[in-house]
Amino acid sequence: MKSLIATSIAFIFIQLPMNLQAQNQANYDETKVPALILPDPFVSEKGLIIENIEDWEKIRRPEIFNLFESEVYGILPKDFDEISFELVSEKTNPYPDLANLEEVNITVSRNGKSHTMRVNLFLPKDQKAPTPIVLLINYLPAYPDGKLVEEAFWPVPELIKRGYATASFHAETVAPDLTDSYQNGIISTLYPEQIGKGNGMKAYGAWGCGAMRAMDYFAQHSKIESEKSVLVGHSRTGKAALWTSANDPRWAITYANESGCGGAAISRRKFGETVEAINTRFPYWFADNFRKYHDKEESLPIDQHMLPGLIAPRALYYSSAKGDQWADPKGEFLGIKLGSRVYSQIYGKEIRFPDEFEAVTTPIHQDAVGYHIREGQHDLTWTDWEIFLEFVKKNL
Ligand code: GTR
Repeated sequence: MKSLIATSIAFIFIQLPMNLQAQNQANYDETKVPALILPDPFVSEKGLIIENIEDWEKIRRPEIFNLFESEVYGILPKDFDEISFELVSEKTNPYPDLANLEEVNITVSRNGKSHTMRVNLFLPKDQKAPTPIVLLINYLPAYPDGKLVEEAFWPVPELIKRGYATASFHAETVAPDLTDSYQNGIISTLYPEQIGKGNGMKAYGAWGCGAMRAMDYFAQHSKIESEKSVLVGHSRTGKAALWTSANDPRWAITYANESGCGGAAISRRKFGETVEAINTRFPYWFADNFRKYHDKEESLPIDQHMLPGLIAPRALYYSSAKGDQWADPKGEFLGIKLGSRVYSQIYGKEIRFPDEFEAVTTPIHQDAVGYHIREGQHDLTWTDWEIFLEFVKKNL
């Protein structure tokens, strides 16, 4: 783990100039955004108009799911032979007055091979009844001073004070966040048959497996009310959280913060990060098939406005930052605004979004769907959490 973390830090320093170069060359001019002609979520491949839950769930949702799986994210395998949970004690609990810490090693076996990932879980001290849980998929490199590595972006005391249990795992405990070694986690150990396929799992599929195995732990835990579970990811892990929730209906609320290209934002806008830019810098995140759409976003058979429909009717939340133009805030807003039509038209939720993105000045907290945009840069800040937790209070 230590060497993985060291490599990640080196990677970030090497990647930075490339990152800045790509960001400088990107389009940030709204007048140069192509007119949006988007695939219709409500017309099936055979031309059937989809108007009710039965047709949505039996016909159109599976079609859209299959396209995202084969063309964008790759397979997220669900099968394994055995799972076991072991409590270990390696870190000092930083919040002993507020919470009990469980450090859990989750070992998953398949075809005679096994992989162990780590989840850290804080449970409110002196809890009387099972509590809802908030899981964060984290990815930042090591934190010094013996803190839990997953602690960045993770306001443990605030979540505990609001009555939630909260857990986090570091993406790299499942699959390294690196081009040359992403397969060295669960992909080569548990799912080697995925390697080399155009629709084979990559890092997002692997991180999604990690979240699902964490959920397996919560589901058998007597102090966790796992039907009330919240999955949170920022940026790259926001994209992973969305794909996880599309695959695993056990998440009651899914939150993707500033997930941008390949997450919340509509790819056809080509504003900020493009499909080519992301696949070039991170060729190990998405399925290889996604590369077919480099500078051909208009030929994608789906677009990101169809992703919320895979999570509906479960609650979904997106957020953006004004200074994070690389993630295309307007494209993120449109992703959830247009995506929320499955919630309203198929599932009958009461949803109203402003007509214009520019008119959004306050959080939009609707029935099962929410969005906010704040000042500042790309980050998962306490402000984001605080606004999102208001939405959680209403929707959990
Ligand atoms: C950026 C990348 C984004 C986003 C982000 C992150 O460099 O281009 O797609 O995922 O990294 O995860 O922080």
